[in-house]
Amino acid sequence: MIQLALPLLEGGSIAGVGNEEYVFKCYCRNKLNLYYTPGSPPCRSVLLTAKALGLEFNLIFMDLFKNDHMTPGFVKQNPQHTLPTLVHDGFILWER
Ligand SMILES: N[C@@H](CCC(=O)N[C@@H](CS)C(=O)NCC(=O)O)C(=O)O
Repeated sequence: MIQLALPLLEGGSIAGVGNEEYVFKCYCRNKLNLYYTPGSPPCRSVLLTAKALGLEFNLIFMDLFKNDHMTPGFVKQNPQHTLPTLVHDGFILWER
């Protein structure tokens, strides 16, 4: 959560507010794109956390059995080709 807020803080538009929740909600006023697959525990963790925070995603279903995560376009965004992957306004986040 804090990592997602950092680009806005560094951009300086509301730096110094000192309220991470406020900053996070401002930064996420546009929906985040979540590349996910339903049976994945890490994806479910992200979905549960988002529900608790009241966040909405554009959910982009990825079928691992069809190698959706191995397409050149997706691997360019996440060279580790893992799910979940969050994409928002050029900011891309995944966990190693
Ligand atoms: N530590 C990562 C692990 C993510 C991960 O391994 N996801 C699996 C699905 S549960 C995946 O994307 N596997 C496809 C691959 O590694 O190519 C996280 O928690 O996000």
